[in-house]
Amino acid sequence: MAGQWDIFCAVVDNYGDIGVTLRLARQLAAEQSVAVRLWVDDLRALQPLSPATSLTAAQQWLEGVEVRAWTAESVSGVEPGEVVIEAFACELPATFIAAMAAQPRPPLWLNLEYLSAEDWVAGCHALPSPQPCGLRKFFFFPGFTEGTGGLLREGDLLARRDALQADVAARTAFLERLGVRPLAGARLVSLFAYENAGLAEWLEAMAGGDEAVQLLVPQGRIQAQLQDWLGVTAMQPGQVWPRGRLQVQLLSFMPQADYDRLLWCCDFNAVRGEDSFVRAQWAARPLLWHIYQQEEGAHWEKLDAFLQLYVEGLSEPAALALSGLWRAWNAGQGMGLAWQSLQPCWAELAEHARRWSARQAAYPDLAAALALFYRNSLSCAA
Ligand code: TRH
Repeated sequence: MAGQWDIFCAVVDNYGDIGVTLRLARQLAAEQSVAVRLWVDDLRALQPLSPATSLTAAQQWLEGVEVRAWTAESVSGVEPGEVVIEAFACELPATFIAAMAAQPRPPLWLNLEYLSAEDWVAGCHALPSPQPCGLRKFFFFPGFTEGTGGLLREGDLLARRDALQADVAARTAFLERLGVRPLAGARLVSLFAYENAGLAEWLEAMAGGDEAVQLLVPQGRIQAQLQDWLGVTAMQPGQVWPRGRLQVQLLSFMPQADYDRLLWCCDFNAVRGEDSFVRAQWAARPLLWHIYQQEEGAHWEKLDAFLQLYVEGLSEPAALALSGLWRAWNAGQGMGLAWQSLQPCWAELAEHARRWSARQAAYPDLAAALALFYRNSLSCAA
């Protein structure tokens, strides 16, 4: 399916907005044969995920995607593509909307929404909303159930995951490239989270637990608290700190593709936000989600909605243990007990994570769903 698509990304904070849009743009280009222009208003957020990023280029090609620095001037005079996606309700420039409306055949205009497992999502997915310029904008919702837009999943993702998970030598070589020497017999755990008052309790539980744990922490917002707990004033990537049965290692923040590999290598992944949360599900390993906090606690409903879906098929003790851990982490208290309660369920949770990944992979992926939506819009217009 040839053609030109525009994706607009305003970086609100963190890496989720750019993480999702880069991934989508890359996949559309690679698998749907679409020429994608990704408009980014802050290239500094893109660089850690895709290190070849130039911070000063107005236009550059990265991983098969044309990346444009989005400013009022850079958009002006540009002819819109056949499909225009605004990510997460970012506001398109008025001049660009006018250019869209002036096309002989105006583009398909989509707003890509945040991911949620809540019930109402399927009912709102793909609904149009008339705009003052005379065009309609469609709301495209990713999701975990029939009737939603699905999840981002590259065509070869699960095969690449399975290959790495089945190959000890390849895993060891990858971890060594990150500066990690796997400890024999230890559980490998990755940690990516916002600041979390529950961290110390969790670290204590791992340090005092029965199982050895090797904790790998890419640089980020949790680092200051990690330092406090370790009693050190600075941390350099690569350094290792043993504490009881726990060994902590700080890693450099890595490109997106390597972060996937890290998740595949670990026995348990603590993730956050939206994109790493989905990637940990594709890793098919048990996970812990630090959800992005919303005003008036709206994120708790999102958390519970996901848990309700996710625990289906688990025994009651395992469902309770996992839900308890997730709630403790997001409440910032009770991690010690919650972590202990999870231990007897380890094998069941590992099996379940694999089943969940397979179940989700049975749905069409988000990029394919978008491409189909576009093709259908053409036949409706014809
Ligand atoms: O960075 P985030 O907290 O992003 C958040 C959420 O998307 C949230 O919903 C949104 O409202 C807010 O941003 C604005 O978490 P997320 O979504 O997991 O994005 C992190 C990205 O960083 C993801 O693409 C994975 C990537 N990553 C790497 O590439 N390398 C790394 O070393 C790590 C730790 C992450």
